[in-house]
Amino acid sequence: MPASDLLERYPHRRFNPLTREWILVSPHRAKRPWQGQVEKHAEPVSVRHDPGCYLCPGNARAGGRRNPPYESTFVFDNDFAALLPDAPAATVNESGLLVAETERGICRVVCFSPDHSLSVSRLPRKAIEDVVDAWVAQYGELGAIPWIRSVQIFENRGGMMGASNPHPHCQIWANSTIPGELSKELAAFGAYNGCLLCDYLALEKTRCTRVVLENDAFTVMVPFWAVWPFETLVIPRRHLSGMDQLEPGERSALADVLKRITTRYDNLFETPFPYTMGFHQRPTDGGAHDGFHFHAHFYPPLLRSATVRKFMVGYEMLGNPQRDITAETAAERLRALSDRHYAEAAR
Ligand code: H2U
Ligand code: ZN
Repeated sequence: MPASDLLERYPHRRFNPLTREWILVSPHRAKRPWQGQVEKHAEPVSVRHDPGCYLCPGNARAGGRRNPPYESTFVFDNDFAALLPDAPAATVNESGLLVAETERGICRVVCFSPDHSLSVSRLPRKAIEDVVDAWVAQYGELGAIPWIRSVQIFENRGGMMGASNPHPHCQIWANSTIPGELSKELAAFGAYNGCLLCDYLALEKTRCTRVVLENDAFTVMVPFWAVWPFETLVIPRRHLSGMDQLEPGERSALADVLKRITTRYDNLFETPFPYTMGFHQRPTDGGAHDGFHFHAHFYPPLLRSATVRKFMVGYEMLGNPQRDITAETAAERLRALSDRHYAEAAR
C-alpha cells in the first residue's frame, strides 16, 4: 500500500515545519462516540445597533469614553490593555531560575463595522477591504514606533473562543519583544534553504488535496500539519513579508479570501463558526526579514457539529497535539461548501 494511503488509515506523526514541532494524527478514531460536553448553539445576532454594546457607534465604553458615530472601521486604544507603553525597564534574574523582565506594548481594538449584527463572513467585500486598509495602517503606524518589535493582529470570534462581544472586531497587541509563535516561525524560516512557504505553496498546488480555495493573489489550505480540525493557512502567492507590501488589488484579494473562508466556516455547521485568526508578519525591529513570508492562521475549535468542540487536553498538554480527522478530509469538506452564506441562501 502506498505510504499516503497508510496515512489515511493508521496513526502517524506529522511535522510542522513552521514551528518545527510534531503533531499526532489518529484517523481511525474519527468515528468514536461522543458523550462529553456539548456547547451552547451560538445564535446569529440580529440587532444592528445594541444600546448595551461598548463597540457600537455613539455608545459609552469603560472609563467614560464614548465611541464616535463611526461609519466604517474604528480603532481605539484598549481600555483594559494587557500591555502598557510606559512600563519602566526592570529585570530579575536569580540563579537563572527566577527570570523576568518588564514588557512595553500598545493594545488596540479595531471595530470592523458600525453594524453590530455582522461578521467577516457577512460584511460586504468593500467593508472587508476597509478592514484590510485599517490593518495595514495600524501595522505601519505601530511598527514605526522605534521600541515596537512586533505587531500581532488577531480576531477572537465567538464566546467559545473567549470573545467578549459579538460586535465584529479584532485586537492588536504591539510589543517590545517578539512573541513565542512568531519567534518559532522566524527560526524555521532562517534555517530553511529558500522560502519555506513559497516552496510549500508550490508543492500543494501540484496536489490540490489540501487547497480549499484561492484567487489570483491568495491560497487558503488546510496545512498538512494542521492541529485544529478545520484549521487553515492563508498564504499570499507572492513572497511578501508583511501586508504593507500588498498592491491595492492584492488587498481586495485578501478581503475576498477572508470572506470566502469565513462563509464556508459558517456554512459547515450552519452556525456562526467560532475561531481565533491572526496574521504573522515580519517583525518591526528594524531588521529586513526579507525571507519571512507573511500569512494568516485560522484556528477554529469545532470538531463535528456546532456544539461539539475539540479539547486540547490530556496527551496534548503533556505530550503533543493530536487530531482525529485528517487534514485532507477537512479540506475536502471545506472545499465542497458554497461561497454563499447559508443565512443569505435561505432568504
Ligand atoms: P475580545 O472580544 O477579543 O475580548 O475584545 C474586546 C476588547 O475590548 C477586550 O480586549 C476591550 C477589552 O479589553 N474593551 C475596551 O477596550 N473597552 C470597553 O469598554 C470594554 C472592552
Ligand atoms: Zn455593537
